[in-house]
Amino acid sequence: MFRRPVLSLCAILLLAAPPASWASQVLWMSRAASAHVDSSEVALNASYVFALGAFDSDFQPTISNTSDWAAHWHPLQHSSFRTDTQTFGGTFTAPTNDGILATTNRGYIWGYSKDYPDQWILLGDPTWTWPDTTDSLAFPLQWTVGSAGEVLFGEVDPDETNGYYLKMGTVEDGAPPVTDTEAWLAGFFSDEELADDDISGWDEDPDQDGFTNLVELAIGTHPLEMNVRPHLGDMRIEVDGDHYLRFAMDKDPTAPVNYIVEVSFDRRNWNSGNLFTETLVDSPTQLIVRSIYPMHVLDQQFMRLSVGLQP
Ligand SMILES: [Ca+2]
Ligand SMILES: [Ca+2]
Repeated sequence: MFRRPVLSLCAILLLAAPPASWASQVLWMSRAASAHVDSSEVALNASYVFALGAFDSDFQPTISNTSDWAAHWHPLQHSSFRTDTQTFGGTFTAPTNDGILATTNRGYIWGYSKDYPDQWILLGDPTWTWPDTTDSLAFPLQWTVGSAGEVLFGEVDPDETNGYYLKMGTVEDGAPPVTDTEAWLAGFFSDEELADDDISGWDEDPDQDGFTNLVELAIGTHPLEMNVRPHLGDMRIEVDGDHYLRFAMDKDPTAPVNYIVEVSFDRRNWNSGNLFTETLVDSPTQLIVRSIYPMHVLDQQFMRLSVGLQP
């Protein structure tokens, strides 16, 4: 008898004062269970990635300047295309209104594939401007594929008249965004530090957080600020009644690196390849690998990530 009014009051308070972070959110998504196809009308595979991001405020993307898009693009969140649910999307919380996140600057969704670099879609809308992070009473913004008033590249057909909802376009001139390594280094290090290989070399760890500069590039962290170990999820997996070590990580789909997960039984000799590991997921944004040796077979096992710059 007493509890019901109290619960109601809580609900009202929650609506009246949403947390500030909630108010700065952008929920961006496609429509689930709808056909997403490439320009040949073949269903998209897991190599496709969709990014929420912004262009430099003085740059307007058009179909005639596609070759310049990548240089002016700032990705903020990535989502692999999920082939099981036929959708993509995420929840982005704007931390600030500085720079590209100014309330006057627009956000976009750019879809592409490193495997098929000429397949693009770019979606936007004049109303897709970044949320004011000081307005704690605002509701999260919803930027859906269906509400994109401007499809600058590719096609969207809510009625699926031709059997597809979203169709990639074929770009003639331009490449999908890949981080320029020189620009990445220059974005963090001073000229003096850049000239000193003991600080800005790829194998160095100037912030002493255990991640070399190359790994910081690969996992999208700051090379001069201590980063905590990324969340690796459940490090065990059960297969047919046996337990195995499992390594799961988020990849940065714009980083020009190769990721290899290695396993060791003594921390001196490290091994990779299908004699030692099985890759469970390898999408543009996620890598999950397990050891093929059950944990009870050997006293100890270790896994680590090895990163190499792409040639
Ligand atoms: Ca480091
Ligand atoms: Ca760091």
